[in-house]
Amino acid sequence: MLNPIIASDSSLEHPMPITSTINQLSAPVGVTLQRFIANEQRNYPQAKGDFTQLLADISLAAKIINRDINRAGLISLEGSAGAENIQGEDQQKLDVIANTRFARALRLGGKVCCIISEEEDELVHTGNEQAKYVVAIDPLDGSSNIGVNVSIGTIFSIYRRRTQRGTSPTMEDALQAGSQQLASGYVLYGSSTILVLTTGHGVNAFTYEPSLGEFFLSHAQLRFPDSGKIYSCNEGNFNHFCPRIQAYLESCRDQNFQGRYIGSLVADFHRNLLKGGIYLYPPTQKAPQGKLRLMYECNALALLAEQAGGMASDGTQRILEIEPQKLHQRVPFYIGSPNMVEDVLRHLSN
Ligand code: AHM
Ligand code: MG
Repeated sequence: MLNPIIASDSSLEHPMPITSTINQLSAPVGVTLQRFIANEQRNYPQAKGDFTQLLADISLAAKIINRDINRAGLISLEGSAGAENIQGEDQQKLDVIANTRFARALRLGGKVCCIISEEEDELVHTGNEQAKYVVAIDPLDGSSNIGVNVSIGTIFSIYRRRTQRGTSPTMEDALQAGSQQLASGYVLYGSSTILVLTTGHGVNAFTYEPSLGEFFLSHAQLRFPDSGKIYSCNEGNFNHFCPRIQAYLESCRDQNFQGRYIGSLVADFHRNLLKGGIYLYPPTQKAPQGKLRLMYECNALALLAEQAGGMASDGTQRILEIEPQKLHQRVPFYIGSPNMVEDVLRHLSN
């Protein structure tokens, strides 16, 4: 056995015995995202690796965007791109860059036949007509936080195409209910960068190790706490909410819940997933369908929520059951710990 030699750095308040450092070094190398997906693929002997390749393409684009975000202030990537998207929102330079990065990764990867993107008015055809997957994506969510060093994210959903391979994809491939998702996830560019993923067998999170350029499994089988004390809502809209939502928010205050609202959906969702809480974006007088988009914001998070034991509703039905009518459709959104979502639904049905 090694003598417990104490590290000699006098600046360490509690010097670390070298044996413990050596033990850490000999611990097994963590599970990379790539290895995790490859292991999952073994459960499907008929799988040809296309899905694995697609997830690798998404994680590569996320790494590149992560680098862009970290350098944004240094290489003039902050600020408006000088254009609006189809929803009349001011596009930020990083919105446009992230959209381009993902489109390129998915096109060159060859596994995706079409893309629904927050930043594109129409369905994007990749030209990969043999490809069997469809991706819906919000390349950079939380745009208003881009220039102020607050967390932002990427949200994605993966579907199997419905039309024949070898033909041009159609709206039939794009407009699928969330229950048809094969996988969904998000990347949160926060104090660390984390990719949270479900392929329909629970929710796992992978933290990015920048010096190695790899995502490592850091949170296995995440579960929403049944309840919590955090509510996330833009209460600046309070006067424009219906009386039932106003009563619900008042009940949150009466119970001394903590109000926590970052204004980046992915970051608010992630915190609530870990700590227990609810995120809500109800309809307002100005936006009777709420603000958030079904195809590339709500569906992906709804699948993750349900896979983690949480709930996601538009106030009347499960988000995953909504049959989409258009690419940029908006829906009211209530998502989080099951008891808290049930409580808001009770208020809505009173
Ligand atoms: P974006 O896709 O343009 O960034 O909009 C979506 C964002 C969510 O991340 C966030 O929760 C919400 O919009 C914030 O909206 P508001 O500023 O109205 O509170
Ligand atoms: Mg968005």
